[in-house]
Amino acid sequence: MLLFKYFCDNTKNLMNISSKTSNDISFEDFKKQILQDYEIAFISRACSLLGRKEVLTGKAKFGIFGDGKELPQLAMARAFKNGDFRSGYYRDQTFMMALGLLKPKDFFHGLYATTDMKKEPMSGGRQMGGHFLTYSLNEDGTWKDLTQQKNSSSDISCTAGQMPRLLGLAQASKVYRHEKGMNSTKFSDKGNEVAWGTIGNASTSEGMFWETINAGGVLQVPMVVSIWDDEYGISVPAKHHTTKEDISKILSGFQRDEEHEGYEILKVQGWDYTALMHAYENASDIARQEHVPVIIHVTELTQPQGHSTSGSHERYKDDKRLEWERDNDCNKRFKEWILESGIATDTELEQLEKQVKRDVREAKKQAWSEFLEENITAKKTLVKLMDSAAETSSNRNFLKKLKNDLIAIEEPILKDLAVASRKSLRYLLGESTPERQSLVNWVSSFLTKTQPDFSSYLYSPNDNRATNIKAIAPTYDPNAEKVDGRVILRDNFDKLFDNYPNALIFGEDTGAIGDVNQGLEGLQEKYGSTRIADTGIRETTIIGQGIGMALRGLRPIAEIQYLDYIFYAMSSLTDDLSTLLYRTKGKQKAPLIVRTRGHRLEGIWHSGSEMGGLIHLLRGMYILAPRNMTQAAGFYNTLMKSDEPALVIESLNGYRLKEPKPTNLGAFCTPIGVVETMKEGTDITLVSYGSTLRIVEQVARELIEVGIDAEVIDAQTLLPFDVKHDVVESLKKTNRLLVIDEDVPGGCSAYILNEIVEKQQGYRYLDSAPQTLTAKAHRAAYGTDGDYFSKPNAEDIFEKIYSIMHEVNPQDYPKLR
Ligand SMILES: Cc1ncc(C[n+]2csc(CCOP(=O)(O)OP(=O)(O)O)c2C)c(N)n1
Ligand SMILES: [Mg+2]
Repeated sequence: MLLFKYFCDNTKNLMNISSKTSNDISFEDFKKQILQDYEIAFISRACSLLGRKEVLTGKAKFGIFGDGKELPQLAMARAFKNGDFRSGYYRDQTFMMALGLLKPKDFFHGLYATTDMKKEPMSGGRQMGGHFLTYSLNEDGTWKDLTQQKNSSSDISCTAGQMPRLLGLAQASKVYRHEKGMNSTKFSDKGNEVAWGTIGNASTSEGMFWETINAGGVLQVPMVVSIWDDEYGISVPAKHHTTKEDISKILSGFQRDEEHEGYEILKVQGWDYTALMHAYENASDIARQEHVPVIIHVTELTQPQGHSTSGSHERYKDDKRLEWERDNDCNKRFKEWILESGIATDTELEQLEKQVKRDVREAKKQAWSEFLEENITAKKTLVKLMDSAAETSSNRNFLKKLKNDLIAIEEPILKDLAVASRKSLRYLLGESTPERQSLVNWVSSFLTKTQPDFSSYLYSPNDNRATNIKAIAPTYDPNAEKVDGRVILRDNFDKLFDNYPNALIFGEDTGAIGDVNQGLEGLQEKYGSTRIADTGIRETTIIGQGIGMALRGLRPIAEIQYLDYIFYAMSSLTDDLSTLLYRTKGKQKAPLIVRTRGHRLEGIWHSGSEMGGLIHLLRGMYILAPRNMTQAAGFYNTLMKSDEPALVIESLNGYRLKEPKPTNLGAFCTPIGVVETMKEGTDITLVSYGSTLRIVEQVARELIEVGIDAEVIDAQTLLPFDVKHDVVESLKKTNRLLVIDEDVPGGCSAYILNEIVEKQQGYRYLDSAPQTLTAKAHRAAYGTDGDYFSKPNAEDIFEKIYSIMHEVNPQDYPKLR
């Protein structure tokens, strides 16, 4: 680092910097670098100041900026190398600008929420400004070479939500450094990459922060966590957030020493340019070379404009604090230092500042006019069409008014165009003029073109998307041996780890004993303790490890020991993983497989089937509920061929049930989004999944004895459900539908009912009311009786089906009770 060498060799009175031998650089080079940094700091500040105005004048909805945090970000940017990853939060605009990843025009497009990714590269308007990313993927969804670029994982708004993922981003370096067989070509240069985290002081109160810090210390991964400390979290001062009001002081127990591994903890004032440069270079070396995690507590930062545009900090900071913030503004002190050390003159800096202000104003103007450009063109066309339609319509006056209202909107947004055009059609009802047809066509093509800007990329559109992977049936020897379900899983995992060098699995009890049900028995010995790994009891960071490693080209399988404990990790799953492809408009992916086990075992926390919650919160992931371990193994095989995130819920009571062992382990693929008919029948269609399906199959056999021939369908994949609409074909035959599951009333069964009755238009073929049979509204009580009286049992199912048939034909099916 040129600049730092200059300090070491030429600058006097720099606190304690150990001198490195280096070639001197010229004063001109030194000055150039300092002025470059000052310029970036000033550009960033000018953007923040103008940005706030744009919100207050109504052009943008909300603004959250990086003012007051510029200086440490310049230092971080200088230590950041190709292949490194950032996992940060909304204050980091200066860092992005320093690396050339965010231009002032992009910044303003972000504020306006321009939908064109070429103009608003951070999310095409999906995320509010201040949420940054770089592109990991090419247009076709394949990986770019991440070692040749500086990387930023896509930000989320949830404070501290960036921390679990940071752990995985850092761990990937460690895995690539130590696991020789992996394909690291586009992802790592011998594990030399550092993952840089940033977090606000107040957000260190979150559990995610502490869980990540602890796990990082245990795993010894190359992450550098910067805490931007401005002593506030919105209006709440440090005394309500942090014990002793000093986060590095209370973290000091994590400090490594001669006997113990741990963290290197640095503390530095946020306005002190030279100390910051020193700290960041130091941190980078320690993390990069030794794979030791580092915490940098950056103190005495400020919020010159308060937290965000939704309030003013004068409301909660007293005059003394406000004055202190003015005096210690990092940009101001940086400037003072430049002047005092004679690096540049007042006139030079003022000239630079003037030029920057002009450039930023110009960038803002350009962004606004680019934001409006297409809308104004579209408005012109629409006004013409509305005018023509009005001329030939009996509702001429109403339409003219609508048109004039639209004309009056000088800066139209998409909504204005949609509202005016769609409302116009109401006044043209019953008319069949070519003018009306032109307007109808305009509305249709406008919506077809516009909606994807807001809704695309929930799932992958690419050829290898999970729902596109072809089914391959398991094959069997004629005398196939019947084995415990867990053996099929184990032997299938063995094949997967053999076939996919970048695959690894980790979780509580996953490593040494090969998971609590021994679905990985013996595999740690074979593949090593990095690829088949135990973790601490910390569900959120297990998922974070998975997300981070998946972002860096590994194929992680994160194990959550029981479904009932997945809720600890729910925020990372719903906020981070499920939204990733969507919020980046296809620019980042994390093909993480989450493996867990649930359903009908014993007790409130070991028999979970909280599927309703999961299917609603995890849109963007696949949710698979295989009925047995062969189906489960087939799902893993399918998912590994694809690159999308999924949750697989194995049936807890299925590990010891016997299944014939397939001969094509590792190769057969259970299709995603496809139901399977387990038994054909003519009287009623029964849809179920997971462990309950076994009971439904048993009941279907019992029903034959009373003359009821039920068709039994295994939903198998809940997200997505039955993409080919096979269930409605069954309804055409049976005309009756019962959905049975062990979730609460109105949970997953209601979702399935909605899919069949509304989406598949199943109502057209029904002769009886469609119904659901679910568990009770409470969790399942303990023991066999607890299960019987909490979840739908065989008698419940039998009686429910019988009562439907009784209603149809009381003579053949007289009242049961
Ligand atoms: C989980 C979560 N809770 C609350 C919020 C609302 N919120 C946004 S920023 C913020 C304060 C964060 O303060 P700090 O971490 O110190 O960062 P700063 O804004 O001061 O840089 C809060 C409470 C949020 N975004 N996420
Ligand atoms: Mg703060």
